[in-house]
This record gives sequence, structure tokens and C-alpha cells, in this order.
Amino acid sequence: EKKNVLLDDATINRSLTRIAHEILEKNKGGVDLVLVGIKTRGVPLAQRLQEKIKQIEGINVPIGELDITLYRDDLQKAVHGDEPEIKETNIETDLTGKKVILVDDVLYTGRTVRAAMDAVMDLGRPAAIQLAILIDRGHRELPIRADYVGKNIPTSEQEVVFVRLQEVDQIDEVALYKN
Ligand code: 3GP
Ligand code: 5GP
Ligand code: MG
Repeated sequence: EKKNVLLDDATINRSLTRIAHEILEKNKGGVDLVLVGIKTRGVPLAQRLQEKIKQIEGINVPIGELDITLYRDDLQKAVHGDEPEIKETNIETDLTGKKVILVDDVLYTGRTVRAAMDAVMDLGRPAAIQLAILIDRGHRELPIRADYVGKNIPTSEQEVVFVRLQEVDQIDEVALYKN
């Protein structure tokens, strides 16, 4: 196993600062935005974006959470075409007319985001749904792309991107593992 550090804490922080600015630019401010983090690590990323938007614009954007995982608990055995399942939604804000920004750590096949869009549409009628992602590792199986990307990391299917965040893992680091 070989480990290759791709992003350190300073780089992650700069990426999130840039994304916060991009969100505010694209949406002409923070009004009517809702950040929705996809568990586990999409949630602290959404919180960090909320904090940055507060610092930049003085606006408190509401936050929600979605829990979406593959049916199988063994990720190594996950097969192409496996459908992610919505386990839990915790979104208190009424999404109707809002611009919903989904936030996740890694974008891969796009199936998780598709499931997240389904869950959001079930809860209301948002004016728009956008996607912010820390790492885009490629290999999409659906016509889905992110509006805001921390870093594009072309990977082989054998490689795994390890995202570790202070709130969950006591360290901020993105690394590429090769088996
Ligand atoms: P996350 O919940 O913080 O995003 O899906 C459970 C965890 O397993 C994820 O953490 C993710 O980091 C990690 N993981 C690593 N490789 C994969 C993969 O190929 N698919 C999925 N769904 N998760 C993966
Ligand atoms: P997708 O549904 O796009 O295939 O995968 C997205 C979800 O699976 C994300 O929530 C992400 O956490 C997880 N995932 C997929 N591949 C990886 C990976 O290489 N590293 C990490 N950390 N998570 C991954
Ligand atoms: Mg994730």
C-alpha cells in the first residue's frame, strides 16, 4: 500500500474559502441558500462553508443533513450499479423556492448525488440544486457534475481517496491510496 498526500490542512482551507466565494458570486449573495451536507464528511464541510459565508457576507445560511450509503456495508465488494440508499434526512428548513447546495467530500459515480437530489425533491420544490465537492475523482456513471470543486484528482478504479477532517478524524488531510 502506497500513500500519497494530495491536500494538507492549509490547502483544504483555501479550497473551501474559494468555494464559499464562488457560491456567493454565482448566487449573487447568500439569500435563499440552504447547505445540505451528505454524511459523514459532507456535514463538517457544509458547516465550514456556512462559517466562511458568515465571515464574508454576514449571513447565516441554514444547514441540513442527508444520510446516504450503499446497501452493502462492505465497500470493497461494492459493484458497479449498486444503488445508494437514503437512510435518514434531517432538514428542518422548508426547501421550496430555496437554492439547495449539496455538499460532499468525494464525487465518484454520481449515484449518491442522484439519490440526494431525489431526497431533496421529496422534501419540497427547490428553485435550484447545486453541488459542492471537495474531491472529484472521476469515473462518473451518470450525467452529473459539480458546480464547485475543491480539486480534480484523476484516479484509477483501484485507487481510493482518503479524506480525513478534523471534526471526525482529528486531522485535515486528503491522500491517495494505491493497493
Ligand atoms: P464519508 O461518509 O465520510 O463520505 O461511505 C462510507 C465511507 O467510506 C465514506 O466516508 C468514504 O470516505 C469511504 N469510502 C471510500 N471509498 C468509498 C467508495 O468507493 N464508495 C463509498 N460509498 N464510500 C467510500
Ligand atoms: P458516488 O456515489 O459518486 O460513486 O460516490 C460518492 C460517495 O461515495 C461520497 O459520499 C464519497 O464519500 C464516497 N466515495 C466514493 N469514492 C470514494 C473515495 O475514493 N474516497 C472516499 N473518501 N469516498 C469515496
Ligand atoms: Mg461522502
